[in-house]
Amino acid sequence: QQTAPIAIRERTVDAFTREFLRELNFGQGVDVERSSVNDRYLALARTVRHYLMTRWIETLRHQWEHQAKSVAYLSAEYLLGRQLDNALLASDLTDIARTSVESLGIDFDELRDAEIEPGLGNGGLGRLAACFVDSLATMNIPAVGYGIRYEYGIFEQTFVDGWQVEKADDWLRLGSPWEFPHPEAAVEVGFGGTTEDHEVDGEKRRRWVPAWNVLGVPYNYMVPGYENGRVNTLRLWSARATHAFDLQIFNSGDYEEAVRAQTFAENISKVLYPEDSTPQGKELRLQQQYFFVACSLRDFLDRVLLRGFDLHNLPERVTFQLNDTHPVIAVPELMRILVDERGWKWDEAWAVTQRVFAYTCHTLLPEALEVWSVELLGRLLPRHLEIIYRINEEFLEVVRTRWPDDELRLRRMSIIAEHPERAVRMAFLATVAGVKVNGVAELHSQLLRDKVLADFAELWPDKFTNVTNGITPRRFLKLANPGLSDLITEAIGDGWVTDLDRLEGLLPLADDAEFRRRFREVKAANKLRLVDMLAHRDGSTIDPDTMLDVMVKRLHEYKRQMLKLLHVISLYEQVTRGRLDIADVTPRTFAFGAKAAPGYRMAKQIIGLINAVGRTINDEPALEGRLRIVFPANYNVTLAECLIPAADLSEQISLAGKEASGTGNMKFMLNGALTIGTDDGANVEIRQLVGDDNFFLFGLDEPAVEKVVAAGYRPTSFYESIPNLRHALDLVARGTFSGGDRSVFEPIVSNLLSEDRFLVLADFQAYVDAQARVDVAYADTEGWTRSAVINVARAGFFSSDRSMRDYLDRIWHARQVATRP
Ligand code: 26Q
Repeated sequence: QQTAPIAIRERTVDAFTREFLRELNFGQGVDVERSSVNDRYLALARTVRHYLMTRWIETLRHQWEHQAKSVAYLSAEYLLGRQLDNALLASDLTDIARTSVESLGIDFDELRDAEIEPGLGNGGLGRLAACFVDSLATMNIPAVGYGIRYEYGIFEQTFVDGWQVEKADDWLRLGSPWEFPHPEAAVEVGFGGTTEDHEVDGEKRRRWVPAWNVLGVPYNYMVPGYENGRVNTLRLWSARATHAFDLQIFNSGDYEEAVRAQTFAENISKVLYPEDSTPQGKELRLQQQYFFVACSLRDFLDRVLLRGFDLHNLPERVTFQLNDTHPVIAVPELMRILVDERGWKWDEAWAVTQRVFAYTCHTLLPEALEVWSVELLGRLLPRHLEIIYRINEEFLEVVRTRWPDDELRLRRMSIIAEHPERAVRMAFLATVAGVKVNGVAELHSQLLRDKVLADFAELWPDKFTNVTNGITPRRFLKLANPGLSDLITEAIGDGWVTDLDRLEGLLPLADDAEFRRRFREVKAANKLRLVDMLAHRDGSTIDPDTMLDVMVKRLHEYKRQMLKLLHVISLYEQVTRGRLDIADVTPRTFAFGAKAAPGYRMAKQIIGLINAVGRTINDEPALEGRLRIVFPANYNVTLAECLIPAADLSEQISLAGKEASGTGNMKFMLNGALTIGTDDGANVEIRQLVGDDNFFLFGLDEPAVEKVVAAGYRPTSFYESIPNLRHALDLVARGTFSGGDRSVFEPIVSNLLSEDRFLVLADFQAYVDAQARVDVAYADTEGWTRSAVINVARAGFFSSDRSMRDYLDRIWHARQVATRP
């Protein structure tokens, strides 16, 4: 029976105001006069939410009726950023909302700023997932995102004496108007226990008897497409204690124990692990992974699919896209469901399983490849371990058939590693199980094929493909940079928002002096906006008339924040020693933004040093108005949206072959910054698109890195032969930035001089030379602006809409389905 159509809200200021007041009065229980900023923000958020609701319900109904092939994106992280602005944009309500709220004498921007962003991710991988769900909705692709509703997201970074100190990110404390909890739809997930044989209808079967279990409560989030009437769903799971578990202990009379059980269960979704590259084999992390994956598979099979759906047809109905190895435990989980619960033959189950998963790899660092010890897996998920063993046995049989008597190869390729301990290599499991394996930029995919997964690529060459990452132009241009957006729209119309290739239409305007002047005006205004923001946020002052040179990303040695810092130190050293006339130095503001994993000592040292150098040079009278460092704490999506549009120079300086793709590089390009970068990740593709004249390339390329390392890299040879490098490092070593205390930054100095794993010293001179080219180019204002416009014009390729198209064509083979005709 068709329910009555849901009323679509009237899109007028008056109607909006009525809704808003109703939310204030009946939702928050306050009148306008007595309402707090938070009351008003919550009321505004709920009002906007109502406008999207009809479309959400329609999308769900439509999806249910059509049962078209969908994409289920499995990701342990979604770094969403603020929701209000995006919801207003998607529903085209920004002007109405502003007028309405301001008619009540309320400051609209103050309400926007009241929102605490959901930081449910670490960095690139989590932000990529957020861009992808935005594009899927905007492109009308049936899709659902599955993940974890962490109670605490990525920590809040503060600086104490320049050192990083972490604070818990209590993002839910002021309410969470964007989520819809569904406790009635909770799903049970088991852990631990044993496996046993039993009989079903005279047939022997294996089963898992878990020792304990928890509930997964789904929280739904709207993912509105851009002005297309579609609202997809992001479903994040939150852990609760099960009643049974609770009661059992409660009935035993131990009330305290029962409460402890509650706490224990809820621990699972309590906090996001803040590591992004060297995963520790922590039990709780494995619990998180299995928890969200088990909930998500259960949800898809039991609720998204029609009752009685024949799972043999699953590959026609869904692809589960594995965002890195974090959700790979879904592979044995699906096998367990099909074989143990549904009684399928192994081969039958494997045939289906092998067709529904696809795996995206996001790294090349060997230490970042996830492995789980057999001991831990066997204890937490004993049945899954058995299944993994069988998958491996059959897989090794395939290898043996293809390469008889190649014992070494078998060891290399085994899903189970033997050293340093018996452990499951999750990337191998994903590669064996996936229909496709993709890297995230051309170079990265090539290196995956040639190095990290070479044996697998030899066995299954067709399994490997590339999908270069992308970013959503809605958030990272339209929302973040209204000035540039308006200028672009005036020039080429507004089609670019959903068809970013149209930016090509700006190319001729690179040669139009009037357009360039207006382009500079926008950049200057964005700088003023940033100056304002930093003054309010951190009380720091920057000079908007200097070149803004920005490096924002997680702090990691391979990304080489140290390389940029050594350049700054060297300039300081040369000027203060009188070897360089300050008048010859291009005035620059060096901006850093970076969080370090709390346990990553060297990364935290580097943060300490950046701040220490900042204090010194910012206080140096000789450098006043010429060189300055700013390092706003707690770099996040909200700050990125203000910083990136103001930037002149984008620093993408990782050691070649280490940055899988990078996505910040794309955001800067799209906002008219020029890149100084190595031949790494997506930089390679950026440079191909803009041409060498509009990109500052420097440093060793990947083959050269290999060669240097193979020949036995000696950092001291660079220290000894490059005087400016030596002087800069000596300043640090002598304690110049640590009140004369040589011990403070000694670990950095000795690491660079003895090991320097990421070849900072080897690339120093090339970097400094490239920065000199930057100075020359920047001095030619018209030429620089021309390059900046070309960068914007060529950025269309990096829309995450294009990434989605590539996934559709190369991996998912799902179709766009218009929600409304
Ligand atoms: C795994 C297990 C245990 C604890 C933590 C983790 C973990 C968490 C996050 C491991 C890795 C990450 C995040 C990785 C990441 O962000 N990688 C980046 O992905 C981007 C999107 O593809 C790329 O652009 C970047 O190059 C890549 O570094």
